[in-house]
Amino acid sequence: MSGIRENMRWGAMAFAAAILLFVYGGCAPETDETGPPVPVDAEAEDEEVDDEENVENDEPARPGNGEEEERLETVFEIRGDDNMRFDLTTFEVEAGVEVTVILENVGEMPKEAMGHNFVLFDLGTDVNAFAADAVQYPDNAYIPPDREEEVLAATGILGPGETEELTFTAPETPGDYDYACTFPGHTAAGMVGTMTVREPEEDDGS
Ligand SMILES: [Cu+2]
Repeated sequence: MSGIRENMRWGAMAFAAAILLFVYGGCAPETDETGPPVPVDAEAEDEEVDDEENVENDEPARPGNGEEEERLETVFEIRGDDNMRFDLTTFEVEAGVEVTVILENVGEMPKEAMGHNFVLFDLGTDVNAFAADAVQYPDNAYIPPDREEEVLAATGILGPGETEELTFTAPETPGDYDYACTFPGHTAAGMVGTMTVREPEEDDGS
């Protein structure tokens, strides 16, 4: 009997070994299959790192763009709101270049109560005195006709939601040029700004 049991034991061991082989041989490939995702993830992380490296690589390229930024902007968006404020109160341009100011009234109040304009003054203009005079000239977009020589550029009076694009040539003389909204009360309320004109960049032959 023990011989038969011995055989059964061996048989059982062989069976167990077969199962082990099967499990090992069958599942191992699965383990390999689940294995690859790990390297894939690792690759994905590598790609992310690569992306970051690319971003970093892009950044060194930006100083090149920065050199181009030596040339000043020429287009400026300025918004006027119901609080009698310009959202841009300083900007800088190069002497003699063509400049575009896009004025937008982003308020909601009626034009008669809260209209806005953009008036750029020559150097030496008493802006507050100008605005005080301007009150009398609603039909001339709040610009006194006898003081128009003090105005370098001006939009009309804009109502809510209105936009006007104004293009003019920046003065040749460097300096700080005031601008203001001459709608009654707005200059005094602080709806003013300064356009700085700077010497043109010398071409270094680059
Ligand atoms: Cu205004």
